Amino acid sequence: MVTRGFSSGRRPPSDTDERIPPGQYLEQGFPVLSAGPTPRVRTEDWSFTLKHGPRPVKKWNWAELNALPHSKMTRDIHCVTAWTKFNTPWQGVLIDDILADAGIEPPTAHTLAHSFDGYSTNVPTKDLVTGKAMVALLYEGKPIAPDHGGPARLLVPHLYFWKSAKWVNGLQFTERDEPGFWELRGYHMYGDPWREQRYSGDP
Ligand SMILES: Nc1nc2c(c(=O)[nH]1)N[C@H]1C(S)=C(S)[C@@H](COP(=O)(O)O)O[C@H]1N2
Ligand SMILES: [Mo]
Repeated sequence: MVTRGFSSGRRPPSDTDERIPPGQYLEQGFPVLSAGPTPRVRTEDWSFTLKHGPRPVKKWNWAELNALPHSKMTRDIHCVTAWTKFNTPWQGVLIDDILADAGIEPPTAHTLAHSFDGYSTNVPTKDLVTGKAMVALLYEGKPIAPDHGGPARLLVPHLYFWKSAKWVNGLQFTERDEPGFWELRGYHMYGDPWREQRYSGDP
């Protein structure tokens, strides 16, 4: 009989270690990180606008966006302040389904996400489609708490979490890669946690 034992007290390389990007630590809680005060956005006042440059392409109110197909994403998230949280469970509407409802193919390679608090962040269009990102509406099956971006936030879990705009109110396709709030303040234009792209000088 063949035994594949890890004798002499050695443990197999843990799955946990492999899921933590360089320079990150594992966080059990869910820290709140916001550049300013939490805006209180009532769902009656909520809307989401898709724009191509300055031109609005389509706008949804809360009921209209909620009527689109819902998807679930359970993902590890990585904040540039060095915490990583495993298995965060979200539900919402994939950007693919928003584009399908608008009846458009992405017109440019660059996108800026915009929020009710004036925040913005840039994400390459290809990082928002093919199931990679959503407008999240629920966290752990419940409405997202205002501090975490409720009623709705962008979720782009494979990039540092500052790319996941809270209180999101639209996506704007831009001709050039335009820096958003943190990117204008020295953070990386892309923000891949596995390549440790924290600041603008990082490769
Ligand atoms: N609109 C908006 N979105 C935002 C922020 C913000 O200040 N305003 N902070 C970003 C940063 S730096 C991080 S790390 C995450 C934090 O999300 P959390 O507070 O739910 O942990 O939201 C991102 N999205
Ligand atoms: Mo952050």
